[in-house]
Amino acid sequence: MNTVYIALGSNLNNPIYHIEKGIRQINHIPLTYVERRSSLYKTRPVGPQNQADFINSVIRIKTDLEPIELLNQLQNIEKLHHRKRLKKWGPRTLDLDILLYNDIEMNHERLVIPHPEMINRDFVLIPLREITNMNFTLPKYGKLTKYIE
Ligand code: PH2
Ligand code: MG
Ligand code: MG
Repeated sequence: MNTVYIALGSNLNNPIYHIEKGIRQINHIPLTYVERRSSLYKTRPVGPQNQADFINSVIRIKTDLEPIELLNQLQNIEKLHHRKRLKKWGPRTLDLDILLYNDIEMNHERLVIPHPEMINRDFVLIPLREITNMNFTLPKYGKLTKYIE
């Protein structure tokens, strides 16, 4: 099976509920299960500041779905949380971002892997560090720890 890391984020209408439910829904995607999850982190919004703090988490899954099939499944789950795409970086009920898929690099119009912003976002890097080991390396970017502090 393929190993995939996914970032979850929410800052609207009971964020912990959306994150927890989202993780359960990901575990129910066909040919897919959640193998490991980080703690929940309360984080200051990056981007527009006039919005609530976020709850963020990173999970590792195993899946037999291809990247775009997985993206479709995740966007479907976002829709079930009434996710509305109102504003870039604005408030959201549930955001599910594919960070890494095995060690592939891909540049599809709908999906760039590794996630191009992940190395700049502590709300992704810190939960990711929690569930990986000290020598964890990212395709394209190299050692994870060099992006933290
Ligand atoms: N997501 C964003 C924009 N800003 N800030 C935090 N703390 N956490 C997020 O998940 C987040 C954000 C766009 O996806
Ligand atoms: Mg995002
Ligand atoms: Mg997203």
